[in-house]
Amino acid sequence: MQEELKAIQEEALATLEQINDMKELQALKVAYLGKKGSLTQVLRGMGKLSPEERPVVGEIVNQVREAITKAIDEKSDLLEKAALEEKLKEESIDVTLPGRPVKVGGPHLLTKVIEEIEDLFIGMGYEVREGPEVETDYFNFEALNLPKNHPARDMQDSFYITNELLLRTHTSPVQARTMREYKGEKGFKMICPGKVYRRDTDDATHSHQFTQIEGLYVDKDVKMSDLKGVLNIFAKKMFGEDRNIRLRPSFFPFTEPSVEMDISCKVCHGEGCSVCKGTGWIEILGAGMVHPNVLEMGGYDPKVYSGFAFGMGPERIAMLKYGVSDIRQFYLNDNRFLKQFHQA
Ligand code: 2U9
Repeated sequence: MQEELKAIQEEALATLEQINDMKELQALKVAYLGKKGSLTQVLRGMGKLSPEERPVVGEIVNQVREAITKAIDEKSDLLEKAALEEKLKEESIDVTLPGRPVKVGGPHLLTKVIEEIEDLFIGMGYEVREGPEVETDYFNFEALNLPKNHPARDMQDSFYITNELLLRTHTSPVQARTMREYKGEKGFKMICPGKVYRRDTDDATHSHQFTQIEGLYVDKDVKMSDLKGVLNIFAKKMFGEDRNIRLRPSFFPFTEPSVEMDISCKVCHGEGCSVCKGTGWIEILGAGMVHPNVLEMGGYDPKVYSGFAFGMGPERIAMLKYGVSDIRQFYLNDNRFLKQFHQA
């Protein structure tokens, strides 16, 4: 029996040497030390031994069990350590690797230009106002001296919703609404940026939806020279101190007299080149003295109050300032275009 026990121990330790994972180790434990294991089988046979032999063999059984248990525990520790090391190797992080760059967005070029123009006029005491994009026929046309049969009210040119409602064709109704709010009681200066809509076929210089910024200054004794002074400051701040302006006579139903403002060409400084098509000047905006009819419909007495107004297209300003050749770029959402105007 002693021989048998020795053989069990040797066999167990030899098998243990070959084991490389926890599952096999567990199976070995059961095979030798479990209820049906080899060692237990031997113990069962102890009944046949003489009373003298029993304690001797019992002692040996304990030694063998201890030896196998110790060897299994040591192997278990070894396997656990190896598994942990493997896991740490797999999960290791190289903190010296460079991080993935985060893509940073920025305001749309048009937003930047609109905000730049807003800041400029806020600095001259103008308030910024907004109004509805779905407008009544009255505020979009009637209040601006565009009576029912006026050609600019052609159904072909505007997006009508009903007979009385349309998508505003300019931001001028915001000014007409502001005059009503001030009730003809005091002067004010305001600008109104926003989207406008015209029935147009989109091409490099036309878009059925675009933006406008219009301004209005109403007070006692507002003169054409005030208009010219403000426009001159605007042009120089927006395009550079070396640029000059000129006013040409024009026509708008809501202003009288009406003008168009040009700035001197930055390439040829007025000499004439391909950029300004040989004229030396580039058209920037329209303006004029508010028509007495418009003042009156806004609730202001044209004998006491006068005003000037101007209107411009931020797309055109942005195209001239940043060299954009196609208005559709503003609305295509092509990031290759947009990202050129993001700050570093
Ligand atoms: C009120 C009184 C007067 C607004 C004005 C213009 C001249 C003008 C267009 C130029 C090209 C805008 O970008 S554009 O389409 N506008 O030239 N706008 S005076 O005059 C007003 C507006 C409202 C109550």
